[in-house]
Amino acid sequence: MEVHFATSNAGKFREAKEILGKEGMDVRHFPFVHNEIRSDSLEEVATEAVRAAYAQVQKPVFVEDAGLFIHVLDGFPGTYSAWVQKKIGNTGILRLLEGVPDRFAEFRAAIAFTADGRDVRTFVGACRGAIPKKPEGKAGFGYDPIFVPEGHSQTFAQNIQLKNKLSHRYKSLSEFSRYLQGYQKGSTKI
Ligand code: ITT
Repeated sequence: MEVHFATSNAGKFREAKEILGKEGMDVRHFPFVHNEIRSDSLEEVATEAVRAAYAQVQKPVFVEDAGLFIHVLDGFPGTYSAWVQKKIGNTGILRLLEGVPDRFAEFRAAIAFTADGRDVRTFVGACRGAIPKKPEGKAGFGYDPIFVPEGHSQTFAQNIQLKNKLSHRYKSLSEFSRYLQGYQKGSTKI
């Protein structure tokens, strides 16, 4: 089944293609730059964005809104992760956490899919972990060098194979893929 992924982020597209490709999905990149609405809810942001994407592509399409939620910072940068990454980057985040013992953080992703531009389904995934004292690794993108998933000692940027097996993106895409398989067989209605 062919489905378009509307995103401006090449890193996200690469991961989605790899993960959904293994499940037999043909993921096409729809380069999409969109001014997201302001909301603390990833699902709300993604739902609005997918309607805008459908208006352009006019084919079954999904978007994904993701972010890093740092516990001691009350979930910051959360839905503002892209902007914060551009403004202060990983160095800025590490500076905010200097001397702070609570390093707990969670990556979250919300996928929104529509086949007709009206009905929208969302799929969410999360991955718990911690922010190390310094960045490690070169793979991946964004906050990957400063995120160590729970139960592991390497950052996502040091072990991208591990990332693709347990990340927030992997989890939301897996749910989405199960849904698409039902949709294709005609057993799922949106
Ligand atoms: P879109 O065009 O798809 O919206 P974007 O980069 O603006 O691309 P988001 O609004 O979802 O995407 O922003 C999420 C930001 O959070 C993203 O730019 C990264 O900095 C960061 N991020 C999201 N997923 C990540 C991941 O798996 N690893 C590292 N950083 C991630």
